Amino acid sequence: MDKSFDVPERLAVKGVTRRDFMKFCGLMATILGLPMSFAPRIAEAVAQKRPTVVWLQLGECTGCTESFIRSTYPWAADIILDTIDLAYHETVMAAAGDQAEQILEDTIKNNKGKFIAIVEGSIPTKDNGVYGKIHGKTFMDLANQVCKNAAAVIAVGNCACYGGIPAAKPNPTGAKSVSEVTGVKTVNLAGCPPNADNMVATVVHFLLLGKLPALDDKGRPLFAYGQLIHDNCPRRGHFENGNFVKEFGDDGAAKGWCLYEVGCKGPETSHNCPIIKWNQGTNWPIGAGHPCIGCSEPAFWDDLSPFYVKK
Ligand code: FSX
Ligand code: SF4
Ligand code: F3S
Repeated sequence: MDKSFDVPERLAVKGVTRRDFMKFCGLMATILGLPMSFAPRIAEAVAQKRPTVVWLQLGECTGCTESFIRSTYPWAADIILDTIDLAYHETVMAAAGDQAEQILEDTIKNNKGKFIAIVEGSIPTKDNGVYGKIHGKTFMDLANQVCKNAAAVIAVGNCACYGGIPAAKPNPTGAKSVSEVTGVKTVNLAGCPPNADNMVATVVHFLLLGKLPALDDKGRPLFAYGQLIHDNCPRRGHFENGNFVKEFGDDGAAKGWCLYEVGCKGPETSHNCPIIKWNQGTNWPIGAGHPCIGCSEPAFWDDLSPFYVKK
C-alpha cells in the first residue's frame, strides 16, 4: 500500500468531474452507514491505498464480475480496479495461459498473508474435484492455495458464499462454498448476483478503515444485509392493508400491490435492494413487479422455491 495517484486526473480522462467523484464518495458513505462528512476521507482512501488482490472465478456464471463492472457509477469499478493492485482476474487480466498462472504463483509467494482474495463461484468436490479445473489444477486445490495464504477472503455471489445454483439439488458435482472447502471464514457478499455497489463499498470500507465490515450470522456485512427486504419495501403498506396481487397481470399488479401471494420472499430475505436498487439505481425486482426470490439467502434455490408460490 504505497503508491498514491491522482483520482480526479484519471477521472477527467473519462469525462467525469470532481463533483461526480465526490457524489460517488457520498454514496459510499451512505451505503456504509457513515456520516456524509466521511466523503472526503473516502476520496483520500481511494486515492492512496493499494492492496494486492487475487480474484478467482470458479463454478459460476460470471454474473458477479458482470455485476461489479456495472456499478452505479460506471467508472467506479475502473477506479477500484485501478486503486487495488489486481494481480489476477481471469476475465479482465491481459495475461493468459502459463503467463497468467505464473503471475498467480508469484503473487501468492511474494504477498503471503497480505493480499485479499475475492472468490466468485462454488467448488465441485465430487470425484476429487475433477469437475472444475484451471490450468490442470482443481478448483479445490486452487481455492485452498489462494484462500489459506490470503489476509482476508471475500466471497462474492451466492455460489461462493453458500454453494448457490451448482449446489442446488441434486448437486451432481458435490459443489460447496468457499468456506466449506477451505475452512477459511469468508465475508459473504450474497446475492445472485451480488449488488455492485455493495461490492465496491466493501472494498472502500477496507481502504478507509483497514478492516473488513462487521458481519451477520451468515457472514454477510451488516451494512448491506442488516435489514429485511420486507422492512424497506415500498409495497409494505399494501401488505398491511391486505392488497395482494393474485396473479401476474391482474388489476392488483397494475396498481403495484404486494407480491406476497405470488411468492415474494421479501419477508425472509435480508438485503438492501429497496434502498440502493440496481442498474445505477434505476429499479429493482419488486419495483419492476417481480417477487423477491430470496437470492441473498443460503440455499434459496432449494429452500425458497417454487418461487412463484406463497410458502
Ligand atoms: Fe453464482 Fe456469480 Fe449467481 Fe452467477 O459469478 S451468484 S450463478 S448470478 O454470477 O456465482
Ligand atoms: Fe413484503 Fe414482498 Fe410485499 Fe414487499 S412485495 S411488502 S417485500 S411481501
Ligand atoms: Fe435478490 Fe430479492 Fe434483491 S431476489 S436482488 S434479494 S429483491
